[in-house]
Amino acid sequence: MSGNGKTRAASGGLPAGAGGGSTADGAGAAAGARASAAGGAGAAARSTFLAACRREPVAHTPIWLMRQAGRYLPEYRALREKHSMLDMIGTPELAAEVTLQPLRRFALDAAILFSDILPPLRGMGLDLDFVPGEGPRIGNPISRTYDIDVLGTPPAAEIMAPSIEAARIVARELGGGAGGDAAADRPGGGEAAAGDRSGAAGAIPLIGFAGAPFTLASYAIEGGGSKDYAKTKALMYTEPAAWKRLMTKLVTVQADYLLEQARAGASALMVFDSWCGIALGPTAYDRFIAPHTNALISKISSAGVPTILYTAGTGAYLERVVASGADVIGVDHRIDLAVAWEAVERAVAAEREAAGGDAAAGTTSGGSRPAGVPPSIQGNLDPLALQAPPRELRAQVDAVLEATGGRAGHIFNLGHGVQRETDPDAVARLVDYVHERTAESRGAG
Ligand code: 1CP
Repeated sequence: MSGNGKTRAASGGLPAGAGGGSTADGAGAAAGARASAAGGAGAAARSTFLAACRREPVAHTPIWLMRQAGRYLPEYRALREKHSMLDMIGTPELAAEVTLQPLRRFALDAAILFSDILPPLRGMGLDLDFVPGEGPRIGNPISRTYDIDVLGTPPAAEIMAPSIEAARIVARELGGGAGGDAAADRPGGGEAAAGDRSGAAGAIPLIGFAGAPFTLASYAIEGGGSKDYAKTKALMYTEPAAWKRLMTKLVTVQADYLLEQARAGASALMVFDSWCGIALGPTAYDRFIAPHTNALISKISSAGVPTILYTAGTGAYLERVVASGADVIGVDHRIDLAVAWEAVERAVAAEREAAGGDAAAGTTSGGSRPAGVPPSIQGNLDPLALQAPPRELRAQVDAVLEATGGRAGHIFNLGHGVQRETDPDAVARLVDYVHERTAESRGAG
């Protein structure tokens, strides 16, 4: 394993410093060499990430990391010194630049748009700020049902225009993009691009994302992060009708925002429910979360790109998450991936039975995945393994890979986001090791 990651196959490079000046300090000569198709030459030149989302065979297991853009990268910190978080998100060229930063360093198989789950709340009428050293803060959190009734549901084109524009810039630079209407008239791709869709040769897919209604509601009600979600649960348990109105408004806005990202060129759409399983057990999940999250997945499935639902802490009731109908289930590191996979297989077998033994006979309660067809799984290395010695990191990666049992449809990721104390060289080692190990085990390396 090289310290800075192996280079990608020949063609092209990422444009340096789009809008933000050249910030690739430390990325060095590797910077230009990392842009073309994951998986290198030949048959594998299609996107391994998109293939794995569809459970197709791949030349190596694709890998990307939640929070792959962010504070552990010196080039991110350099930009952050000059701009606030909201300025960076609100300036398309800066957001595009930050999205591309980790791709210049590492042979990642997908990009994720630099933004956050919370800015859409601003457009709905909540005063959002990111407080240095503290995290997100809402100045006027929801405290009574009236506050819910006055929340707006403006179109994403109005309230999230800079992020949608950033997605358009990144998709163009990466040559990816799929699906939506506008994809066809996007200007021809960047250097690395074949200028086309769905992970054709040379393209790195862009993941668009939004928050799930529960996690967003928890910020809107608590006013920031929380340990016990006491205010959120108080509202949910005492004012169920108002809770429903809040969740419905959140779903409306996030669905529109995600569909706009797909139209701008995102090749996959991911929904983050970071706190649902930390806050609630299975019964409450069924009653207060699933109908709304599933509705969101269902609405965005019309984009025709893979949908990914990430939840944390739901290991004890993963089958409920599978029932969302998302094409890919993101799992955290608190569950053995083998156990997660078995839970998924049980859930899918039950779907098949409910459909009269006929695979693909119906649809799931949420999204577009046909009942009886298994989803892919994304995860689930402990983010702190990146701060362990290389030998320990490799052992933990081996354990994750082993737990997949060689099944198709694994996308390697962390169980939660990259921590800011992480050494970028450890990320390079991780990405290369996953590629090398899994290419070997398929006899392709
Ligand atoms: O000061 C800084 O520079 C801000 C640090 C930071 C960054 C880099 C925040 C504040 N958000 C982000 C980017 C971000 N957030 C991305 C970008 C793409 C990437 O992954 O590289 C994404 C997908 C998110 C999503 C997000 N924001 C989630 C869901 C995923 C997760 O990590 O659980 C959540 C819960 C947030 C809220 C949030 N934003 C920022 C912080 C520090 C937090 C969490 C605070 C808390 O503990 O409540």
